[in-house]
Amino acid sequence: MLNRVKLLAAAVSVSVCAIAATPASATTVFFSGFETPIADTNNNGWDVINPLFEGWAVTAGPGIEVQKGNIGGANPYAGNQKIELDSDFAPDSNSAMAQSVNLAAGTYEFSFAYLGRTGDVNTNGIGYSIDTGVLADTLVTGVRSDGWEIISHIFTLDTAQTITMNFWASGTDDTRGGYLDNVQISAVPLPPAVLLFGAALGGLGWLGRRRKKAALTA
Ligand SMILES: [Ca+2]
Ligand SMILES: [Ca+2]
Ligand SMILES: [Ca+2]
Repeated sequence: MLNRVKLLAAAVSVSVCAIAATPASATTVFFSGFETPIADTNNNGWDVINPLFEGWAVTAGPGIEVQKGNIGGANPYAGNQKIELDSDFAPDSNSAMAQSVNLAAGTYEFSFAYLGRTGDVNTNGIGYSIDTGVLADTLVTGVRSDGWEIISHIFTLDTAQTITMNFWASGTDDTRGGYLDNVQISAVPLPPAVLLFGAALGGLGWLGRRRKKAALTA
């Protein structure tokens, strides 16, 4: 029994050192901040782009509305540009976009910044999903006064896969909707040390239970 205790203690100590030496830092594998310069054909700080902007393909509606600075009354979450998918050219302004990324097997965090443009949650919605089978259709909505919020989902791929991110304007088709910025996918490494650490803790727990039982029966 003494040998087993020493062995477990050693394993825990090694694991703790490994975690301290190599923190599990996320690596960005995809990023779109919508900062690609626009032609600004409207000459007032915004444009509707179709069929492609920063790798995003327009899949429905008139296009991706890119806004500079505080057009629409709100600054971008980061940088100088944000986008709106309830685009322009009423009455069919709600638009959608998609982009595919090749990912290796692993665990990832998908995130983006969202802000509702108006005071009406029924017109500010943005739907999103990740094909195929990674993330079902999900809706985010809010109002301007909520401020920018970061939406985040963790997912794991058992094998390498091409995934497709989809975003679409949801709600009243009225040229005003939700803002998007900083769409990102980060690899979340699970270092072997964490697994070893977990196994060691599990082993100690098992040992503790064994000891308790032994004491009770003694
Ligand atoms: Ca931006
Ligand atoms: Ca718009
Ligand atoms: Ca709308």
